[in-house]
Amino acid sequence: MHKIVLGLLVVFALMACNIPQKSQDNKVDVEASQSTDKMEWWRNDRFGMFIHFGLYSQCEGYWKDESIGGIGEWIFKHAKIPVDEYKELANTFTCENMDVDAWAKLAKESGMKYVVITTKHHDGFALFHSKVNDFNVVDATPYSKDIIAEFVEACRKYDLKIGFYYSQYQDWSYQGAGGNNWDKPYAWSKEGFKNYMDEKALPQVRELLTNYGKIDMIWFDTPGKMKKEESEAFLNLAKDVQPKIIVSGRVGNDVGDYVQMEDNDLPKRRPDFDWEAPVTMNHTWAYKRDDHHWKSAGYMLWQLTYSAAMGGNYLLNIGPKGDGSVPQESVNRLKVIGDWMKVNSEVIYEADPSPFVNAFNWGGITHKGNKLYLNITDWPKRQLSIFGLQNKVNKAYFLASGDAVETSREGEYLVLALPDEAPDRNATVVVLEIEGEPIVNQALVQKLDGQIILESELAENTTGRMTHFGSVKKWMKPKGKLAWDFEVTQAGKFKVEVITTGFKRMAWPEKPALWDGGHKVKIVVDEQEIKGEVDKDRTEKAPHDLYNDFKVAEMGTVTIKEAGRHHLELVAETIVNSNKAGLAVRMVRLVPSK
Ligand code: FHN
Repeated sequence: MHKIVLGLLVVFALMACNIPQKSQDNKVDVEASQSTDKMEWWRNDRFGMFIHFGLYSQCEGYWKDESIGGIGEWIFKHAKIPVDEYKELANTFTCENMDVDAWAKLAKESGMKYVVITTKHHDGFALFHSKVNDFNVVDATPYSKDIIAEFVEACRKYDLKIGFYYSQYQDWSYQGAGGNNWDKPYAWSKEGFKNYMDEKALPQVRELLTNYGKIDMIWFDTPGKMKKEESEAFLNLAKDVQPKIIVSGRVGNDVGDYVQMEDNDLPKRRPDFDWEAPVTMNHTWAYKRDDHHWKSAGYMLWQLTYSAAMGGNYLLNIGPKGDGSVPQESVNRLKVIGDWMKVNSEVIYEADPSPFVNAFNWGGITHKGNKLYLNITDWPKRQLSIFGLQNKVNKAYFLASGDAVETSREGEYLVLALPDEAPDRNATVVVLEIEGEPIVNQALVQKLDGQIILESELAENTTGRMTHFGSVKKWMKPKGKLAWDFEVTQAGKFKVEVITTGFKRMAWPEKPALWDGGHKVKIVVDEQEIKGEVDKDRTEKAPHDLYNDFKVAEMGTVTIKEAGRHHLELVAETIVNSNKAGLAVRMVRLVPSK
């Protein structure tokens, strides 16, 4: 891939900002991963399919006629099923409507380039023939054929890269392994875990990486309390057997080749490392009969194009039913995505990320040679303005139709004249042919409509807390602050709003969002200071967040007398944490006021 040459005319914003937060599980040695070229196909391809399939798929979210909360593949744990009883699910695993070839074909037709399948999830059941443990599809089920062998063959047929998911720490049906806290003999223990590593996990990973030819990725997950040597044992084994294999960051302890974002989370600012977002189509990974919270195809196209713009990969999940058939809801959505990719895939494959480090609310930009692709998913009606692109624009047109788009300049803004209706209501691509490599001003700048949006993820953050889905997580004590430098183009009087969100776990819709209000804060804008309470004066729909709304607190007004660079700080004086959410600031917003 080409390297982007960024002309950083204004670097202060960059220096002030955090990189997206990673969970403990996700940290990786970025330098090590970037020094290798084995990532090249992965960086070029950008789009993969995740498949969660196993014994749990048969439960469809029910155990003994009772609906069980949480994600489908966790039913074993959430319903506290005794291990012996859970294992009986193997007796009915007939996969009578499974067509693994069709899974791979679906991935191919949807424009996906790689597929990651659960070879063994946390329940401990293997979809492959293992010689070291008989809780596997061949030895324990009436289906009795090696599904992973079928999968590998199908992926090769459709020229898809092959990824194996393997739960290396959690194994709820093996004594001493991680995660089982309801069936006593199976609880984690130090010696038990060592035994599990030596007798099951490492030998199974060896089997997986030895018996099926070239494997492109191994997708480890939830390292839990594994020590660094233990993570390294998996890493080294994988690399010994398959030198070019890509190892996911959730192998744990800062080893691995790339960062997996938290499930369903996308960064607000472009990371400078390799990352991937694993994403569900509804709430669950494995099939659940009652989970009807399907994301729209348009939303998923936003996620795909946004991920590419942010330099990351999009791993979109399907959860086949217990009989192996793919839910029609998933097939329908993938058809829309596939059709879109047939016309627009050049904006994804081998495309460089956006030259801008900050995100846009209308979509995202990808880049190839002298072309910038504006992937517009949230249609801005009539005009789209982009601050800070310094290059001359030679030509602008819709990718799908070739029809010209009129552009003009308003100061540092490039303004595109657009029709009222989006030509493609899911995602319309406008191509800008520019002179030379993109040169951009990275400043955090006032929007053309006058608003100044200061996102927590873009702040200098001395709270000691990370952000989670864009909001500061667990800011429970009044220490530290958020601060931003920003560029004002239209001076004047502004209403100051502090926006907080609850933390709703997307995967568990039954659980209410945790949120606290009533915090006392101080806002300092240059030399002006206002104090107020952060509560919920009103709520607003949060863009691109399906599960949390914005709680807007009105703090008063400030006057910014001159255009130019300014500074804002949010300092907490008291923080309420009765719901264990604390001061979950998502952004400070300055809205022009008369
Ligand atoms: O616990 C798993 C979960 O079941 C699912 O496999 C996801 C996919 O990213 N990973 C873990 C939670 O992050």
